[in-house]
Amino acid sequence: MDNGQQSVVSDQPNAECKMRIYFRFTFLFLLSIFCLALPVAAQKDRTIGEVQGEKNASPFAGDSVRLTGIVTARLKGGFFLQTPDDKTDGNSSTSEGIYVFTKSEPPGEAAIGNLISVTGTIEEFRPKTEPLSLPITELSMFKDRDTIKVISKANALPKSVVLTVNDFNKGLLDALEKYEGMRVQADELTVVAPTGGRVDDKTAASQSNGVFYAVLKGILRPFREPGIEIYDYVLLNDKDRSGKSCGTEKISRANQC
Ligand SMILES: [Ca+2]
Ligand SMILES: [Ca+2]
Repeated sequence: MDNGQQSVVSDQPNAECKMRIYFRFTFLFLLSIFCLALPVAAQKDRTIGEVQGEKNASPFAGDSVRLTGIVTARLKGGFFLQTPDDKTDGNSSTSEGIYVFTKSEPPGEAAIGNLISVTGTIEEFRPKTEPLSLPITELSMFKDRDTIKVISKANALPKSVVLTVNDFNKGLLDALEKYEGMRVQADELTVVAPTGGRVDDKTAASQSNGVFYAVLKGILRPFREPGIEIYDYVLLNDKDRSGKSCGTEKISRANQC
């Protein structure tokens, strides 16, 4: 009896221990599933117009979201996404385009003309070498976390917005913010500065880097003339910048008004 009782007593802690281990394992297992699922569950569907907002910086900067749009162009480390024309928000102050940063070559799912949904984190990017530049609103994809889902292929691209003189008549530095990341068209430009690029000294062959400096036809001068530091304008506060941008000699010389 004694032996039997002892064996019963000694069995109870073992069973309890096993149950604890089982529950602990189950708890950790469920916790790991929850943690893995959390980033996905936290990615809320937003429209590109919502993310861009009416100002330079996105009201959702830092948020993980899912965006839907048509791929309009590809670069080495990302691609542009734009809302289909029949799905825009009807607000001309909010851009319907955005840059999706993939860091490396964009995946095949992001083919031009594909309607896709893509997850990522909204970031306001400003190159370190240009600390006073306007921030670029972008969706940043993280490897092994974010995904692209193809909804349909070979869609017509959203129509380009034709830029007009009216888009610049306020003399604002961020006058084109409302078109950030979108397809735009300029019917006629006047070149105002040489293109960037490089020259091979040995062969005298030159190659443009594809960056041109120009103003729309009808605009007399670019935002910045030679000798006018753009930082003089950038560092003005909003009050001095708005309304007075065409009122002071310095700024009037720096703008087209
Ligand atoms: Ca923006
Ligand atoms: Ca809009």
